[in-house]
Amino acid sequence: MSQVLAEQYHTYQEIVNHAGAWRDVLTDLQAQASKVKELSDGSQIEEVIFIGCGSTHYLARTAAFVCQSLTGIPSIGVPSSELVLFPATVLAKDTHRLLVPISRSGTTTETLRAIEVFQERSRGPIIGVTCYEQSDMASTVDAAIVARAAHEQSVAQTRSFTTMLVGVIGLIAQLVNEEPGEALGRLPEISERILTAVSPLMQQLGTDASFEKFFFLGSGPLYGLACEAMLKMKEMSLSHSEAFHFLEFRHGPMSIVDKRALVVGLLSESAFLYEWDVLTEMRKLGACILAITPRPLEAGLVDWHVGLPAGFPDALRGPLYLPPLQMLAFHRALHKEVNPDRPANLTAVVNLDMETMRSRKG
Ligand code: F1P
Repeated sequence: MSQVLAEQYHTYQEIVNHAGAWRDVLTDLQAQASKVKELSDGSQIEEVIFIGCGSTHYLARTAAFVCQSLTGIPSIGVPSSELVLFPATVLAKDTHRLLVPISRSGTTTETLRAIEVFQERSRGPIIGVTCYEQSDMASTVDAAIVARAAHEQSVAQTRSFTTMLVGVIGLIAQLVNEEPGEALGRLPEISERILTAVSPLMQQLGTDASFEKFFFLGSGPLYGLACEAMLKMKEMSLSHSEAFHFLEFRHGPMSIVDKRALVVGLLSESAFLYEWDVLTEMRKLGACILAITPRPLEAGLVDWHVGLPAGFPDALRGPLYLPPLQMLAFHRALHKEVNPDRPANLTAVVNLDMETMRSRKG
């Protein structure tokens, strides 16, 4: 595959040019800090609910784990549609909550309706995360973290996802007056360096015709990111792609592991040994293993390895896992001669009829 051909795609450019967008959203976070403090200090927040759709649902799951880890506040991440269709389940009791709707476009109907349901049935501030400051969502919420520099032409979310993830992590830190700015501020340069170093490997694996199925494994804050990597592979390349918690993979799904499988492990620091055991077992079943890990690995223990820097807590390291896996999906798409910029059956935003959504009772 020629590099020239790859560079012609919006998706390629959007994957590669992500670091500047990360720096930009960190600047926006600083500008919003006093507003966030006013909203979160105003009264004791007893629960945080993150919502989104598709990629931003997986971002919401990741954010909830990070939030509860960093703040100790009970946090959940659910699809926007769950809050619309089963509000009593999501809003389990009357309490003072923070709602964080996440939407690249800021116009997804389910997310806009979920915000209305929250306003009708619960109480507390709403802080949105989006790429579009002039969107319906941004004009509805109490404050918005805006990833202005992460706009994309492509349908599949790449830099928008990772930039909103950096923004959400920074927002969470602000809830507890933490200042992870130094650590988060180091991520853009580190991520650029990693992506440049591993892009040839991602092209090699993406164009390897022996792989017919892809499994992405992640636990804790990395499960939502494993789901997003799965979705990228599915959306961009129309490939068989699944995501599981590491240890869940043994409970049935590993039955279809064989030499046609590439198993990608997003390893954490805190559960590394348990996760490592699963990858070792899958290799014995014939799968090829790509390990993305915050620890150095001896050669020969896995087929391929992407090393991430130590010195970051699991909760802050998440954005670094995705650009390489987005590039893997991109090259798989070119290998299969499908257009990664325009995935089959998809549009950049799912717009439904809001009046129907408001009027329909179950
Ligand atoms: C949500 C979303 C994307 C998906 C596709 C359709 O959009 O489901 O996650 O990849 O592009 O829209 P948004 O609410 O984040 O704008």
